[in-house]
Amino acid sequence: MTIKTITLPDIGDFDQVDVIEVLVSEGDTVEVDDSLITLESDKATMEVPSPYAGTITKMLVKEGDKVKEGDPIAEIEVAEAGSATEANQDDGKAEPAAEAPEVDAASTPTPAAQPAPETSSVEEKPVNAQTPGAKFHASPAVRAYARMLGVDLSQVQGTGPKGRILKEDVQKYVKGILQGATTMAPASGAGIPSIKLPDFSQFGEVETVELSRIKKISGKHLHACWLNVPHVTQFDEADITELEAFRKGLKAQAEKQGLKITPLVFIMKAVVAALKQFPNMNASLSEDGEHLIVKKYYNLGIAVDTPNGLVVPVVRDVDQKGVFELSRELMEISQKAREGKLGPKDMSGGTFTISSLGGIGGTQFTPIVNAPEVGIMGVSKAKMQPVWNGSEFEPRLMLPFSVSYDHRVIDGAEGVRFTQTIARYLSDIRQLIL
Ligand code: CAO
Repeated sequence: MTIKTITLPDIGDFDQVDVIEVLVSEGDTVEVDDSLITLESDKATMEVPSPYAGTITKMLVKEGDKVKEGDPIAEIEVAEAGSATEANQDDGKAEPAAEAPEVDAASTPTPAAQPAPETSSVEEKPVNAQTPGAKFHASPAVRAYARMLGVDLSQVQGTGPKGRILKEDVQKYVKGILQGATTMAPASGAGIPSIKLPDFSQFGEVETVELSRIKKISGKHLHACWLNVPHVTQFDEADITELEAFRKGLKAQAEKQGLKITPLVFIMKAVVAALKQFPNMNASLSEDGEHLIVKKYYNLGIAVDTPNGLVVPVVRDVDQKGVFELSRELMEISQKAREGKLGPKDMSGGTFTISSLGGIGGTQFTPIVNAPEVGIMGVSKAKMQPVWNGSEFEPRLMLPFSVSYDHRVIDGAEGVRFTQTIARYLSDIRQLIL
């Protein structure tokens, strides 16, 4: 048994890079190429793989640290020094894979500028950072093979130990494409023409301001949702005149409990009642696109505007909670969100999202589906309007809202039935208790 110190390989043209995630803990057993930490520079996110197989005895970095090439990351107990499970730590030059999307429309999905050597033995294991968000494990030889064929490894099912992708898996994937069973997913950004920036300063004074960390992360997710989900947005409106009178009647009682009841909690209850009637909206499409995973729990993501950007904490089991309890939770999570104190658990497990801009204004908007969810509701500001009741115009408080949905799962008729159902519940909330 030998203790080895793993140091940070060459990570390209970066000096001090943030450690944003530590993926292993002391005592964990890792294989060669298992990811140890995730780094994020202003241009890229990359995972740093282990050059050795063994047991982590000490982590030498933590989230929030800044590191540079050569810095020690961890200590690992390996079976034998220089054994076949050791990768060459010096050869590798990590590829910052999440460069700002500078995509040449004519470029192919295969980075042809980096031909992969066709070799096979221990020395062919340069320590390369993995592509951003990549959850797959594959040896550099397999990665090189995939690159040569233009295969996006994130689409390939690994059959090796711990789901590791083998050369055979890549071959099977390509065979599937040739036989028409699978379609090749384009590499990130392929086919999307880039937008070239002019030198703005030639037209007047400019200032370049770095995006917040939340914006950088949510931006990537929103872009992926926008590209992957064929969206349809259905607009609708609900008459909330009576709901508003009821809400105002509850105000004093709520205030005594330190609560502020807004229309949002009633909207949450109406949405969950509608989701129960339209289970396809409370589902996710399977990765092969052939099954629907229908959830029997009702957790609503609520988009919250914070000084640093948009976050979406999740309120769980909305069907089992009353409006006072929901109000309390909403106040707590939005405060936590604005103080930047939400953890990953607070933001996971959602089944449908509501984005409410009703406190600010607007007449309608088209929210982006928060994949892998299927639908999202956008709420705008309620307004008094003259509504024809058959014999005269009546002043009614009308709430405009929209629902964007994944058209692979929901068709138009189902989409509008869903919004009509929400409108019906909001117009007559007594129906919620039926
Ligand atoms: N119509 C009319 N008035 C509304 C309304 C609506 N649809 N929704 C809320 N209001 C009123 C509330 O009743 C409250 O008024 P009173 O104090 O007189 O009762 C006021 O507007 C402010 O409400 P609020 O915004 O503080 O509270 P909320 O429960 O409606 O929303 C939260 C909470 C966290 C969702 C909200 O503060 C927020 O962050 N919204 C932004 C979400 C967002 O950014 N979405 C976009 C995502 S895509 O970039």
